[in-house]
Amino acid sequence: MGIVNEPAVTGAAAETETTDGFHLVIDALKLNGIDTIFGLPGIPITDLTRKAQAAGLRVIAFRHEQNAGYAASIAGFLTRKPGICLTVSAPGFLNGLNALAHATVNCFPMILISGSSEREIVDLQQGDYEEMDQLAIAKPLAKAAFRVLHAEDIGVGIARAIRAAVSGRPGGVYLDLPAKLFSQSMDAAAGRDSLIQVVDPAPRQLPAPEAVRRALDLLKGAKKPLILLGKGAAYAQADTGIRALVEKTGIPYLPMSMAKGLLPDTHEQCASAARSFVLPEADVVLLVGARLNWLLSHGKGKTWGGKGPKAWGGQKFIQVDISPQEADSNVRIDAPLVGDIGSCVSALLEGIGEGWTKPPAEWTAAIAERKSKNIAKMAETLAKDPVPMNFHSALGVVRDIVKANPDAMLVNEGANALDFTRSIVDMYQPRKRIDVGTWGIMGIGMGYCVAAAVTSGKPVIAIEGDSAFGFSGMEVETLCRYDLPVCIVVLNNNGVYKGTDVDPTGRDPAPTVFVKGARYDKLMEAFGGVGVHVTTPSELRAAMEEAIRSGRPTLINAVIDETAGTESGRITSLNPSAAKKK
Ligand code: ADP
Ligand code: TPW
Repeated sequence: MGIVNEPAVTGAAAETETTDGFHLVIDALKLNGIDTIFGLPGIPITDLTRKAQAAGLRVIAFRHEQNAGYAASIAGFLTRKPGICLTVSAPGFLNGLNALAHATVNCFPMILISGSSEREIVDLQQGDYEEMDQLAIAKPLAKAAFRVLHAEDIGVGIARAIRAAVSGRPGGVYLDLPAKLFSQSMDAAAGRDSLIQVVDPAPRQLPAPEAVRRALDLLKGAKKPLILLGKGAAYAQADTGIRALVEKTGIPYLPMSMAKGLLPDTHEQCASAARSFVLPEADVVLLVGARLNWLLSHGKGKTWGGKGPKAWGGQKFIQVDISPQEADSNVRIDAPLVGDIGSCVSALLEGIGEGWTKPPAEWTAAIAERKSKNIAKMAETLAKDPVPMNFHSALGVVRDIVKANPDAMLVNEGANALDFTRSIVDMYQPRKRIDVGTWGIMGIGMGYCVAAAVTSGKPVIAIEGDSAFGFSGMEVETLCRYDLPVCIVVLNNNGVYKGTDVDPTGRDPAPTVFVKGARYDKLMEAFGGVGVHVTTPSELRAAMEEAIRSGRPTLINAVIDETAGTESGRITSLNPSAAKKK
């Protein structure tokens, strides 16, 4: 460590040496098990990226901070360690901010570390290079925000950021590091002493026994119980307990998008193919790490069997969540179970004991009947081979490829490209499917691909709408630079939702359409990756198989019928223009 004999291995300093802000930041991260930084260099953090790399940290440099930020956020979800995104001041910080907000909204642990300009000048608004009061701007979008002004406080600053990101309900944390901090020097031994290795950063939170009893009493009395697994359940990494709970109770379950694969989607208790039947019919619903937000129609209305758009459907809810404030946010929660999912699931399992009666056969049989009808209908659709290819015939191929490679990561964004993939492509293992999340944002694609490849070491398949891909498409260079085993399939229907809109005045292209017949595959070729242009399912299959076999960065431009999509995919009801057209 230290500036005397740089670039010596950090941590091996003699007592007389000094250290500086750069090294203290790096040492504090390493001390806490952080091994990867996603970011983009520039003043004042260029040297931090160099020194971090020299010190053995993996530094993944992107072409745009937003993508680095999304990578950090999903790395946090996948690893339960805060994903680190490092940016320069003002514009770089703002580019990273989107991902910080995304991490907070999705409950992913992430730390956005941004260099900043001189405090004294910023506060007097004297016009410093890239001047901005970043801390104030980050605060409302982050779970917590801190600034470190003195080298001796770096240890505390990083410890606080880590705790804030991963404890309780995880979220995005902002850490402001002014340029001057990095060059501050201090005695190396004192510097070492100032660092904190965080003990038990995400402490278990045991549920109260009476809350467990209340939940079990409700569940036991149910005639049509349902378990709903959300991405909090996937994040918790309590996979064995969750599976045991589902199987021991015999209760049908529905996985939210990123909880798919916690149990294989082909599990006999999986009710995904009967979703619109089970939600309104269920009498007691056990929510595990899933919020009753818009993705679940706020727990009311027609989706849940309510008579009007906002009417209660009559269900009783049990909600397992680490946040004590989550219950009652949309409808009454009859049995809130506050604690970490691992502990709550263990407590429920223990309480269930041996004498558990499985749900009535009428309920499970009715679900099985709906399921088999819907699955047969889907099989029929997937078997068709229309010309040109449509979402279904392309995704039938993806479904087979994922089945044959169940440990591959699946990244997914778009509108139709998202909705159809979610319902057609079965997942078999936990935390393999990562997508647009709570906000339904476009742009997570390539950042997620990089992070998924780097953190999992497994092949990555990205199913992208052509519009969605465009938000982060330049990062194909990053995929090539790090030679990551990522196979991108762009479902190319020439536009947002579809490619058939026209400007009624005849002057310009319609706002939703792109250049016809665009060759996204050439973009990958530009950087030395593999580009493939396909128009049929069999070509798509061959290209995907080869991509997975070779492990080379590959972009498959899959030409889809440009009339195939619907506006806003499955959320047409939220789109005032589409709803009006109906
Ligand atoms: P989905 O979009 O899949 O429905 P949400 O993001 O709405 O899932 O919900 C995730 C929920 O999981 C959040 O309310 C969050 O507080 C909770 N959560 C996250 N991690 C844990 C954990 N380890 N234990 C308990 N609850 C958790
Ligand atoms: C950051 C609005 C939702 S879906 C979508 C947009 C622009 C693209 C749909 O077209 P795509 O998929 O990707 O080609 P497909 O299969 O339907 O043809 N900006 C942000 N987030 C969102 N959600 C939007 C805009 C949107």
